[in-house]
Parts: sequence; structure tokens; C-alpha cells
Amino acid sequence: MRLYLINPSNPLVGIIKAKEKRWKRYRVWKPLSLMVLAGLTGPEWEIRIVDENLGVPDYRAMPRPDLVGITAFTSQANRAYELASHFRNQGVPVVMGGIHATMCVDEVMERVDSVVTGEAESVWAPILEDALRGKLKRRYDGGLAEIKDVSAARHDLLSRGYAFGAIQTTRGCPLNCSFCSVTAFNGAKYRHRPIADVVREFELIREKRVLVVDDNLIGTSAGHIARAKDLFRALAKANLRKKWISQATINFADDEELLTLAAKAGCRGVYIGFESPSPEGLAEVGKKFNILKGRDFRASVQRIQRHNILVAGSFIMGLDVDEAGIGKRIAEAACQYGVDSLNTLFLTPLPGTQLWEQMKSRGRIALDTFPEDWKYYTLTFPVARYKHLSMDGIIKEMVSCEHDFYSMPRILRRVWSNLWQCREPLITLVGNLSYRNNIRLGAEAYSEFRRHFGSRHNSARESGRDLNPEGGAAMRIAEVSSARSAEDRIRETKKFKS
Ligand code: B12
Ligand code: SF4
Repeated sequence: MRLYLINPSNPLVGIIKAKEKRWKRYRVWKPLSLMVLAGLTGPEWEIRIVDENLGVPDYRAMPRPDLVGITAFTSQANRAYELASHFRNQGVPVVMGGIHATMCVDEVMERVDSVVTGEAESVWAPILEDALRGKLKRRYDGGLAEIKDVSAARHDLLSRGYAFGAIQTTRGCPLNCSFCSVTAFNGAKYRHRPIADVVREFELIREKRVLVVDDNLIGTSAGHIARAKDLFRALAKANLRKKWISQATINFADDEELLTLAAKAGCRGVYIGFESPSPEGLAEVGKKFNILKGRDFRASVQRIQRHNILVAGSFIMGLDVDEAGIGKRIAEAACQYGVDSLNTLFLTPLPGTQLWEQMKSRGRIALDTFPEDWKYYTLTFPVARYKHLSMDGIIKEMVSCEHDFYSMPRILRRVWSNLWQCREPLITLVGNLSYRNNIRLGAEAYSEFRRHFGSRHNSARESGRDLNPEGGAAMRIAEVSSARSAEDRIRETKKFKS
């Protein structure tokens, strides 16, 4: 029996021609979900993983599969539906799972034979059995997996075209930031895989470089951090000679022993969400660790860098507190914190998040012709109505932010400082130049976007979207209650700290 597992492309994100230029392999990441599904699949199935990010194959020239499984983030949903329609027209049953299928079940159900919500570990084997008997159900709910049941991904598949392998060591995040899907999808409980399983799986990875896809590598409590230390000790002891990068909150910087162990285990870079340069912005998104009193971001970043670990900073633009000038403020903050690279993203209401509910109820989702508009949900297009910024205004702010942070003198200063401290100057140079090149590509994409959506898009204030029929008084109530919720969040944070 033949099974195709497909990761759809999003043409707006671009298909990487890794074969043409070797360095492009650094811009494409393995679809780990499909490798995990393959690991859960029995030997009676002949599996082929197709990652369209490396190029779209001629499906008509490929042997007809007996079953197709498609994964999709929201931004990939449109292409996922095209693929589903192609295979269903040939009579091949199509199953779709992943975050978009979980958050938009009804939409997906209309377009595939079977929709799978949540994590697949508990349901994939029965799905395959049902498929063999020709008795697929319309819906399967996987919920949250028993973390000890998360088995190794098939690292022998998809072995070419990528610079990085991929692995997951934990699932879930207790922090539930308003814009993020992780808590809604993987739960608030921080679940970690047995350390021995992780080390064994690391050994199966062929690439020297690895992306540890965890959303919050070290977790939040003392217990989580103790476990992270044990994992790093075990990885160092196994002497795997891998260099890896991951994501963490800024509390990563708060424990010298943790940093020493991470570096010994092969950690070379960490992606940290700073989210906003202002305390009001942090309170708005509910990023608890960042609002802790007395947090000195520059000192935190330096503590991480002293261990030869690069820090990539991420910020969100378009929060209700953001006004004209936010682009420069973000660039200045990122320079002041001393991060090695900066990724600024538009505030984007992703289905299933708290932000989605808030914006939807206030009519603030500008691009809402679904499913067509999902392809713009890449966080690189302004799809919402922002409180103080029009579409043109926020694009201008984004361009100014990127021009500022990625000006040639600033890039050279960063590279020089990394050279001086023997901290991956080449990677910093290549990474920074690649971001700089994206500014040009972004400008082309924005002008297309403006042409299509200019008329549907204005700021929340311009369109009165934040106002309900009672007018000004209601607006003030809304403002008071959002101020109250910011206070609540700060209070929560204090509680959390204690
Ligand atoms: C690694 C990663 C990436 C990699 C992608 C690698 C890849 N090709 O898959 C990169 C860096 C490229 C990336 C890019 C983006 N990402 Co991303 N990414 C992640 C991250 C951190 C881990 C994903 C992962 O590998 N998980 C491990 C696997 C094992 O878990 P899983 O994917 O959930 O799969 C399980 C189930 O979902 C299910 N399942 C999944 N697929 C299928 C299919 C079938 C048939 C079945 C039955 C089951 C099933 O079974 C699996 C096993 O239980 C997630 C966060 C997260 N926790 O998921 C964000 C996340 C998926 N990304 C997100 C976003 C927003 C993006 C971007 C749009 C923006 C950005 N700049 O980050 C772009 C999208 C680019 C595009 N192509 O359109 C959001 C998606 C929200 C949404 N509704 O779509 C997430 C959830 C992060 C967040 N904070 O909200 N991302
Ligand atoms: S800390 Fe990170 S992973 Fe956790 S909810 Fe916030 S943004 Fe998402």
C-alpha cells in the first residue's frame, strides 16, 4: 500500500531551489510532523514524504497512492485544499491533520475525506487500519498524546536538501501568550519526552546541525529547568558533535549553569520572543517572563552570548499600543539589547488564539475571505486592522524597522563584535545579509498586497471598528476593560514570579 505524506507550499513564502545554490538549504526546514507520522506507520505501507517547499513534483507522473496525508499550518491551507482536490478527483482518499485542521475543522472537513484534530500518536494507527478497510471516518480526535508514546521520527526519509535536521523534546507551554497557538494546540501542561529517547533520536539525525523545534526549550518552573539541565548533560555525555538551535523565553539567561550546560550540549543559537519594546506592549500580549520587574534585556542577551550562543530576537508590530514611530523603536530596542538578528512580524490573529477571538468579535480582521485569504497569514502581511496604524502606515513602519536594523554600518558592527568575541561571525554576516535581501523582496510583495487589499483595509480607529453602537462611552468602557486586563496580566505575572 502506498502512502504519500505531503507538506504543501505557500507560493507567497517561496519555494527554495536548494539544488541550485547550496546555501539556500539553510532557508528550508524539515516538516517534522510528517516524519513523526512516518515513524508511527507500519511496514505494510510504502511511504513517500513530499515537501513542496523544495519544489512541487509532477504528481501525475508519480505512481498512484492508496492514501494521502496532508499537514498544514494556516498559511498553507489553500495549497492543501488544491492538493486534496487533485487526489480526490482521482479517487484517492485524503486525510488532513495539523494545526489548521484542528482550529478550522468544519472548513477542512468540507474539503477532505477525513480530518484529524490534535496530536496524531493515539489515532494514526487506527486511521491507517480504517483506510485499509476502506472505512475512513470523517473525523478523528487525537487530543494530547501521552508524551512517552511520542516515538522517534523517520530521519532516514527526507535526507537531502536540508542543512538542518529536526527533533522535538517537549510539547506544550503554560504561558498562553495572546497571539500564540501553542497553548491552544499543545496544551498548557509542559510535557517532556524521556531523556534517553531524545538522546537516542538525536543519534539518528544525519545532519550536523539540528533545529530543536520546541516552542519553549527550558519551560518555566524550577522542575522544568532541572529537566532541561539533565537533558543537556545527557546530550553532552553522548558526545554527538551536533550544533543545534532552538526557541526559549528570556529566562534562559537567568541561570549560568543552564547556559554552560546548553553550550556544552551543542546549543549555538536561540530564538527569543521580546515581542514589544514597551512594558504596555508586553502586558498586552501577556508575555510574563518579559515583564518581570528589573529585567535588563541587554544584560540577559550578553549573558547568553558569553556562552557563544547567538541570540535571534523577535518582535511583533501592530499591538494596540503601537503608534507611528514603532518601527524605529523596535530597531533601536533590538540594537540596544544587542541581538544578533531581528525578525519583526505583523500582529496576526491566528485561528484558535485569544487574539483571534478578540479581533473577530470587534470586526478587526481585515483579510477575512476564507479560505482564499489564509495564504497571507504568514505574519509577513498586515491582515488585521491595527488600532493606531493604517495598512500603509504599518507597512511603512515595518520597512523603516528593517532598514534601520539591517543598515550596512549596523550589520558590520555586529559582525565585527562577533568576530572579536569568536562568536560565529560568518553566520551572523550571512544571516544579516539574507534578512537585508528580504527587504527588497518584501517591498515587491507589499506593493502587490496594497494593490489587492488597499480598499478593504484601514485602521480600527479610522473605521470605528473598535467602537460599538453606543459610541464614545462604549469605547471608553472598552479601553478601561483592556487597561484592566493589562493590569490583571501584570498581577498574574507577579503571582507567577512568586
Ligand atoms: C518548526 C516550526 C516552523 C518551521 C516549519 C518546519 C516545517 N516545514 O514544518 C518554520 C521555521 C519554517 C516555520 C514557519 C512558519 N511558522 Co511555524 N512553527 C514551527 C513549530 C515551532 C514546530 C512545528 C513542529 O515541527 N512540531 C512538531 C510536530 C511533531 O508537531 P505538529 O506539527 O503539531 O504535528 C503533530 C500534529 O499536529 C499532527 N499532525 C500534523 N500534521 C498532520 C497531518 C496528518 C495527516 C495527521 C493525521 C496528523 C498531523 O500529528 C503530529 C504528531 O502528533 C510550531 C509550533 C508547534 N508547537 O507546532 C510553529 C507554528 C506551527 N508555526 C507557526 C507560524 C505562524 C509560522 C509562520 C506562518 C510564521 C513564522 N514566521 O513563524 C511560518 C509559515 C511558513 C509557511 N510555509 O507558510 C504557528 C502556526 C499557527 C497556525 N495556525 O498556522 C505555530 C503553531 C507557532 C505559533 N507560535 O503559533 N515554522
Ligand atoms: S512563551 Fe512562546 S510558546 Fe509559550 S505561549 Fe508565549 S509565545 Fe507561545
